[in-house]
Amino acid sequence: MTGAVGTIYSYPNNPRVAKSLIAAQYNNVKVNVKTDIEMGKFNKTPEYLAKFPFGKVPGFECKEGNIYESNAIAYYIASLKKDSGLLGKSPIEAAQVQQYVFMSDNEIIPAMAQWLYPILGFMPYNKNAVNKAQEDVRKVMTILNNILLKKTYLVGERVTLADITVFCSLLQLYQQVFDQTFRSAYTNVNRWFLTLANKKQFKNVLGEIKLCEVQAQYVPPKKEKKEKKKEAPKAKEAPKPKEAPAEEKPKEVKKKSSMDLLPKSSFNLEDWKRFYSNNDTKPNAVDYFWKNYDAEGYSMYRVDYKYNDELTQTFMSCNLIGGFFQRMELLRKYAFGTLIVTGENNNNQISGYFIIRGQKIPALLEDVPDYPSFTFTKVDSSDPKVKAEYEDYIAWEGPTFNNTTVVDGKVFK
Ligand SMILES: N[C@@H](CCC(=O)N[C@@H](CS)C(=O)NCC(=O)O)C(=O)O
Repeated sequence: MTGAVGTIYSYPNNPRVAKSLIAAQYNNVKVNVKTDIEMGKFNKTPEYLAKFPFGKVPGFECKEGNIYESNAIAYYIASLKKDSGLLGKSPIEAAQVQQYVFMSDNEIIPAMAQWLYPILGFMPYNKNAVNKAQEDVRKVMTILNNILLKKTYLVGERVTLADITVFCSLLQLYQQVFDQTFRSAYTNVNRWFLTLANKKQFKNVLGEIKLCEVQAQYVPPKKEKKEKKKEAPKAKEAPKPKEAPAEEKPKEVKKKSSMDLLPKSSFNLEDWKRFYSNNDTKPNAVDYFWKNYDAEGYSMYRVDYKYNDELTQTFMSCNLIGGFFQRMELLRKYAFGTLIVTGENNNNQISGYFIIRGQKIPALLEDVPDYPSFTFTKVDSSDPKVKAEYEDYIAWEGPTFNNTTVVDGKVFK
């Protein structure tokens, strides 16, 4: 392999980018991927918009020009080696490859998004829309299952961009919601999917793919649920609400917390959150924190996710944090903290620090459905070791992370 043929801009682990990277593996070309971008900022700069006017990722830049739309980028990469066969070996095959590429975008992606995005916290939940999306996904799977009864690959006798595209479009469904029961109806598609997943060109890009064991479920934010306290299951086996709300109509739950009855604290949480957001964490915010923190009015916790060994893609771990924080909404007046994803795909951990009003875990937190998936260990904020670790965690950098990579994280503020 010589120099890179160009650069793709995207957030990390984007299945839309994987299409190009797998094609690049087949064609033995190198593609640079720039993922250390801040979504919403980087892709809205005048420089980015000049190249990719819709301001979306992925965007691909090479000597010859710029390309947006992930399928167009993958097409370009697939076409870089004439005899690779990725684009089909005859006009009819070439058209059939395109057929599957368009089919993916029209039949799979919208239904996938409607099913998964509410779970991942990207989109509001609407029961009817999700039911329809699930039906649509089943329809596609049935059609593919019939096609793959007699064929190893979708077009011709070898892997083409059709397989790569359909595979990447189904990937998150296989990881998040196609549990064993769901999969059992589609054995031909499963065989095809696993055949591809085990090819080195796919593995080099996606690593070991872990199929869904427990179907991810949408968990409504606390404020949408009835106040009645239920036994909280762990997140991944999260409540399958018998009667999920038909549509997003959050009911304001006015819950008086025991934290409201505590003696007034000298530490103003809102001021701290504002200061933290507007200043460099080290040394400014850290100095401010220790000058103002009230260890009697607040308690500090080291937080660890209990099922780190089950985490796969780092972006999903980050989404898991996002979902947890969303469901912690009622705590916002009383808590501050950060959870960070460290490591890499298929070997990552979630950990962090929180400060919470009062000296014990409040019922409002215990009520959060995924709270039992985390360990909150109360720590002594005057211990120098704890102090140093807390500072690194809220700065997302420092000696605490010397032996690992901070991939991403979220701040609860
Ligand atoms: N059809 C496009 C979809 C691209 C797309 O929707 N990208 C999203 C992220 S997955 C995006 O950049 N959204 C940012 C925005 O719309 O501002 C493709 O396949 O490339």
